[in-house]
Amino acid sequence: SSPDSDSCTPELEKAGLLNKTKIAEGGRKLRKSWSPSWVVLVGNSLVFFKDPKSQTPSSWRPGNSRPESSVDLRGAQLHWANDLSSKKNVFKLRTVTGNEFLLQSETDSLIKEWYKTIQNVIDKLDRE
Ligand code: I3P
Repeated sequence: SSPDSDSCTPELEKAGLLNKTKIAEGGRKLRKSWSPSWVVLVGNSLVFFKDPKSQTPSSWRPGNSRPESSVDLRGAQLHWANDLSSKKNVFKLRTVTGNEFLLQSETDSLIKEWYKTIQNVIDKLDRE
């Protein structure tokens, strides 16, 4: 339990810049289109922001900026997916609704941290 857990502001777990592409929507395959995304892990959600240049870790809150999309991590699956891209350090996130995203970073340590942190949230939700 954090100091924030009793307030209406969910806990900010992690934020940073990753390359992102959505590869499926409701189980239907999409054409890849990689772009940099400001990614924020907050509560049970992974939230994507379009314009990384205008974002800072403290500006994710509603009102300060508009998320491009958001992913519910409950029941989601995470897998390393270097077979799905010519890029290195790629993992795939699949939601219960059949949306699939690839996330990537050139920095090994950074992508490992993201993987671990997202998996921890998924595991925590699985135990609820
Ligand atoms: C895709 C683009 C992607 C690439 C993808 C290409 O071409 O080059 O970056 O994915 O490869 O099809 P286009 O821009 O013409 O759609 P990676 O960078 O992840 O390899 P893929 O079709 O083998 O997934």
